[in-house]
Amino acid sequence: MEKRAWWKESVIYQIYPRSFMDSNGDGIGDINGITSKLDYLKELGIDIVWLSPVYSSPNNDMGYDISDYQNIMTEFGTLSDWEIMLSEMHKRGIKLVMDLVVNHTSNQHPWFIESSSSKDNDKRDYYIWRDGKDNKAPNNWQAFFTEPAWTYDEKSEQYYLHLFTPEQPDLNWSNKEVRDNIYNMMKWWLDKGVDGFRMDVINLIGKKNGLPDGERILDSGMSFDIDLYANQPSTHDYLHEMNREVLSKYDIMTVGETPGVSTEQAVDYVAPEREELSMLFQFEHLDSYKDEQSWEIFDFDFKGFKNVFAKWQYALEGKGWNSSYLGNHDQPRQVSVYGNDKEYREVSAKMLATMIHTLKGTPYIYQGDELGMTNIVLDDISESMDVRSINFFEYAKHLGITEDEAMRRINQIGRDNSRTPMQWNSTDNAGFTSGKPWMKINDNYISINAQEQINNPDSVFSYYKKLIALRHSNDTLVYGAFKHTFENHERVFAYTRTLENNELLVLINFFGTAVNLDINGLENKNILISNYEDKCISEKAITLRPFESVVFEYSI
Ligand code: TEU
Ligand code: CA
Repeated sequence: MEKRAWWKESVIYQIYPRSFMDSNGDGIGDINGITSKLDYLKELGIDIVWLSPVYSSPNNDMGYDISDYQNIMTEFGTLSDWEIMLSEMHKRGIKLVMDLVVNHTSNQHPWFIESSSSKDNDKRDYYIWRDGKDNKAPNNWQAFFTEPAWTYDEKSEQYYLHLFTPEQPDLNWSNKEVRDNIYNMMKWWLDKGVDGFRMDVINLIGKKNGLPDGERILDSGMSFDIDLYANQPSTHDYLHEMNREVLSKYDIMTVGETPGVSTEQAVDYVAPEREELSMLFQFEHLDSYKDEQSWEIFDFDFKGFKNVFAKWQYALEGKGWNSSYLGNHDQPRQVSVYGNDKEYREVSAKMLATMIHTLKGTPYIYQGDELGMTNIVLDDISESMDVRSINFFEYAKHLGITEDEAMRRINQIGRDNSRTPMQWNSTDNAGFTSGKPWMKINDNYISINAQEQINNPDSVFSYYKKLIALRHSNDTLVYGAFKHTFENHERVFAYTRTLENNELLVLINFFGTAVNLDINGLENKNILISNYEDKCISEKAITLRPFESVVFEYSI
């Protein structure tokens, strides 16, 4: 068996602090709100919290634009609130992973304020400044949120690079002083007792030498060619250095957010002998129904989707660790995308949870998914709180996309869907706040809420609880090798996990109609977990009902 590690055996829960729990009635979730809900997380049984950014920020990109890495955002509370939260987590045996956003800072960060003050400021080189070319940007790169990746600074008469919004200038990682500052900041948090970092777009920190033009040109005339700044050799040098100087000195875990990474590139980040990261988030399976950059939405390519998972399982086997996830604060609600958020909401939410917890890799639960929370409908763009959606709405006009069509796409795949406040109970504002919530709450909270589910043994919440408990008691679920079966089936995702003489067989019907699978000898096998109470098994076949998932366990 491969080497054990606590972060391989854990289940991680992501908190989006602005929408988790408001403790003081200003309508914004906060640190004390999180502390007040730790018993809920303990009841669920998770091991680790990944906390999205809580640092000082002007909130242009909701905390992913940081103006002070060593302070807490005023709306969220104080450093001493944070210290109480951490110690209350540790008392309950819950670990804390903080978000580390160091590809860029906010343009309100003192480093950028100094850097942009003049060409000869001694922090000028903390960011990436260049002269324009023929009165245009230094190159044709387009940023992630449909804007040019360069903004001209009138005062100091040069352009600076930003792969996200103009308010998020990219740090210059080739500057050793920048790296040392970041390493010291990381040690400061680690010495306070944090248990790891989720590293935002960490595969983008090194840019291609010479910052050349991209060749694949978009309708906008710019180039979104991720290979110009993703997975550069320098990025690996920096991560290895960070590991040597910081990470290796603590018993912690790290997960790198790495958009656009291939399986081969992934191994370079997570192979233990390379001494970089513990695991990563890859994005390939999320492309099975949408194009991230153009906001186009396709019919769900189920076979493509399951084959991506299988490919990743095989590619990392014995080489490095992965994560297992569908939802986060950047994705629409998983039950609305891959399940059915109407008549089969509960059973399909359980089915998706089954997949996440039975694949190899550390499972991640995004807040509210354990209740089967769904997408929301925004009636107007003014209801969107996300800069990415707001930018797309504007940009769509230039592409000849109607406002109705732009709203349709925003409602289907926009990030607001996952950022609506947690639905705690059926009282006003879902029990999230006693004031006016910072963003629209999904009105289905009357029926979909935590209070209604906690003591109901058939709820989505209770099913997650069982899966998490299994993950703790069953080594095969954690360490067993994956093997894909029924690869060409149009509606079923099926696989085995094998550890020594113990084997699990996972059968998942991803659709709302029943399907027969020819398999012999299932009737006497032990069922580890299923989202239906009974089974339709004959000597030679099993019928999987709408969104049915079942896990068998047996000796081989
Ligand atoms: O996201 C990086 C990323 O890849 C996103 O651009 C993603 O493609 C997009 O959100 C669409 O789903 C990280 C954070 O998770 C995100 O919230 C930040 O906005 C972004 O970095 C910049 O820090
Ligand atoms: Ca508050």
